[in-house]
Amino acid sequence: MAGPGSSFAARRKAVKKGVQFTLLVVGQSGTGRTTFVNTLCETPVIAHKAPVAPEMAHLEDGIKINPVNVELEEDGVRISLTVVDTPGFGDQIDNEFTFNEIMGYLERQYDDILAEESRIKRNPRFRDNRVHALLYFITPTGHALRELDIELMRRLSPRVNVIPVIGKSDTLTPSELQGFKRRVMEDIEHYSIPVYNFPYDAEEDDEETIQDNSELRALMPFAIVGSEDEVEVNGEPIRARRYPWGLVEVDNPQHSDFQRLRNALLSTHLTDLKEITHDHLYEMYRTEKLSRSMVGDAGGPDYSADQDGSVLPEDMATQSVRLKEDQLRREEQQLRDLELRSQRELAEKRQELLAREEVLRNLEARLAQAQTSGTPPPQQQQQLSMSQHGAMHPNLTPGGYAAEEQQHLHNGMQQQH
Ligand SMILES: Nc1nc2c(ncn2[C@@H]2O[C@H](COP(=O)(O)OP(=O)(O)OP(=O)(O)O)[C@@H](O)[C@H]2O)c(=O)[nH]1
Ligand SMILES: [Mg+2]
Repeated sequence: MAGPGSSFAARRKAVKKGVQFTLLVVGQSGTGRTTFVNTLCETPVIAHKAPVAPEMAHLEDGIKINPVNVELEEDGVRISLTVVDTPGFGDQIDNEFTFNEIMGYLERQYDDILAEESRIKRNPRFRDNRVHALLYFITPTGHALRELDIELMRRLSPRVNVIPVIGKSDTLTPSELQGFKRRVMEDIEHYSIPVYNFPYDAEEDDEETIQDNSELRALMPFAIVGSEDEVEVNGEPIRARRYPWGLVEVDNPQHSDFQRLRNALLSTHLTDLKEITHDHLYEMYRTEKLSRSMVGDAGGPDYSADQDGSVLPEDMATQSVRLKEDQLRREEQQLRDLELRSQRELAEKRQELLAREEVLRNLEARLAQAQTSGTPPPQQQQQLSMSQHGAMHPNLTPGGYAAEEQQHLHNGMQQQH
């Protein structure tokens, strides 16, 4: 379980190498996703949506999935952060397509890893793009979760660590916010949505970790306030939203949970989110995918599921070996093709070399003949006159061959003899 007490060795390694982290932000249009991302990265990494002309307002744009990379440094650790924004989510009358698009994106990243793992020769430039956390921006209605929110979180939480947040939380008064947070958590519990809830083990974990995680859990869903503007307070620039009645400070824990969430995502819980993604969510996907391909594979051996529909671990292992064997066979074939191609090219080169040797031999014979008769051959005469006019390439020798090439051919002949 993560927290301040999590592995010192892992941290030392992270400081040295830097870490990669991927965050997906989902929420309806106008919930403050772009402002949040730019506040988180302290730089405008995502552009705001351009205003839509009235005559276009009725058109559905569909969802876009836009990843951006940004390099950050947190407590001396370099973080290569990928933020994936999903403009257009929830804007449709029927949102089925947008759910599937996001799910497809998450699963494609798992598929890429699965394919890479079964390769014999790893691609050194392979990039693991699995999403480690999904921030779901709940619209600050002040009521409770809507069907759209429940459906999205329920469907996606088996594939990604879902962290619910309330966007633009400064639109609610403190008591409204408390009531809203409570109702959202009641809904999450009622519908048994397995969101990321800062897990800890009361028996195993140290006190500090338990304390930190239970405090974060109590803050859920995090109240977010974002601002790309800075305001000067007592001569210090602070990030805040200015209203006629005062300031809402982004980093002030009395005003928003932004700082606690940022710290959890990029520092204290980054490793835990990555480990859960790899050890649990990806493993689950992998098992499901392999068992699906076993059941659907009519040509192969009978890997049929157990009576209760589950697949036996031995079958899983066999399937895994079989996939590796297939991969091996494919790579062997590719190697054989490569060898054949190289042999063919070698034979062609040898032919070429022999032809050139022939030309060279003729040339040498003609030169020898010309020397004994005392007159240069006609070709040489012509080129010598070009040389006098400065038009001949300095590397050209009689016969039109480059000097280097002729030397090369000569060496080749000597080797052959
Ligand atoms: N009150 C308040 N307004 C905010 C906050 N964050 C953003 N806004 C404002 O809300 C509007 C929409 O913010 P965006 O960050 O563009 O929202 P978005 O979710 O990216 O919207 P789309 O890109 O259209 O999907 C802008 O006018 C922001 O200035 C916040 O924390 N509180
Ligand atoms: Mg936006």
